Amino acid sequence: MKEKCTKWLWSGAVLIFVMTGLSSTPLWAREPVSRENPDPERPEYFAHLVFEEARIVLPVAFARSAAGYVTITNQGLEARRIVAVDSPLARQVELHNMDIVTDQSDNEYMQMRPLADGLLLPPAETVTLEPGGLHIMLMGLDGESLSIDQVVPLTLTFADGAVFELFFRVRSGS
Ligand SMILES: [Cu+2]
Repeated sequence: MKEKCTKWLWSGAVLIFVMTGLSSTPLWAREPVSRENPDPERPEYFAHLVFEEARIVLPVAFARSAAGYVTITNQGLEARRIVAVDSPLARQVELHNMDIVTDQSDNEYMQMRPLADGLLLPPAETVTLEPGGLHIMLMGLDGESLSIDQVVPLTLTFADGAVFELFFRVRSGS
């Protein structure tokens, strides 16, 4: 009986070894994302929400504002709503959308507008913040300008009071 038990334990150990070998880094061995360990390529998870490609586009030198983008998938059964965003680097952060506006001369142009009711995340849907559409607007940036690969923490506040700190990587282009 003792021998059988030992054998069973060994096969269990081999199974675990094989399973961990399938992915190069087992999930539980990964460092959490932080300022010291930024990894925006990998999704972050919070309360059934998956955040991917959190990035801020490097503004032109001395610009006082910048735009942040992220893809958010709500894997939960209930809608969530982001009502506020804050960052220690910006005096003010707003959720914006782009609208096509027509002026009196019938010229069409893009205009950004704050989202009055925050950002709705319907259940089982992916909401993409991207250039030309929904974005996070960082305004009144501190004197020190952003630099490529810098990691910027943004605090997301949800309608139910939940708070989540999401790390954005500063990138060039879009
Ligand atoms: Cu904007």
